[in-house]
Amino acid sequence: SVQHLRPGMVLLKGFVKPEDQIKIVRMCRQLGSGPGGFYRPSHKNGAKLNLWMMSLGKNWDSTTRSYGPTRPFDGVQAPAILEALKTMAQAANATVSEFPQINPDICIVNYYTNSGKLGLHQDKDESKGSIDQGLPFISISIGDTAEFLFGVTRDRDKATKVNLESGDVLILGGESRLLFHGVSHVKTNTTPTWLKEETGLRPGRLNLTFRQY
Ligand code: MD3
Ligand code: FE
Repeated sequence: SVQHLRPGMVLLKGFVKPEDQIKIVRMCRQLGSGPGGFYRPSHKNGAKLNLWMMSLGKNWDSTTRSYGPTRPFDGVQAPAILEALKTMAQAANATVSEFPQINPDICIVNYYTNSGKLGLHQDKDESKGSIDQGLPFISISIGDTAEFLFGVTRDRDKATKVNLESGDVLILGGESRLLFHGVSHVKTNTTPTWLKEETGLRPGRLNLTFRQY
């Protein structure tokens, strides 16, 4: 189904077909274990984020909150965004006629263990042009269900909650582009059985966010 959660925010429930979910797990496992793969990012103050991350296309540096070709902590260049992944994101993008089509040059892959979370934040490290035009982000969720929070301020008590399940795609653009958002927790043992059986995916959740700088 297609749910319009607020202006500029569209949730495509179960958009990613099982065979594509399986492909995503395999691609992320391959990329994630090679050079440029998953690591625990840190804030400028040294505190580690509660998730594992890898950047494709361009690297997002969590300490300076900026994009660049390589990761400062090990000098490795961000791996390219696989065409198969880009195609899936663009297929989701194309189903929502109110949004412009993006040509993603960044894909940030987050991996949350069952204790993973992400505090309420805004994403405003992309180019001024991209933000001013409200170019959409496309976010694909795989594995365990997340409780996702969003709101117009950083106040958690005023935030709206929505579950993001394996195969769901969230598209954010226009008026929702600068919303505060985060993941309050990941729900244990909610990965579909077939996905676990096909891939051996361990407990936790993958999220891929496609962006245009
Ligand atoms: C709402 N990731 O990578 S994806 C992130 O589930 C991030 O891993 C979360 O927030 C995750 O920055 C949420 C959905 C998402 C992505 C970007 C947004 C929601 C957004 C930008 C603006 C508003
Ligand atoms: Fe974000």
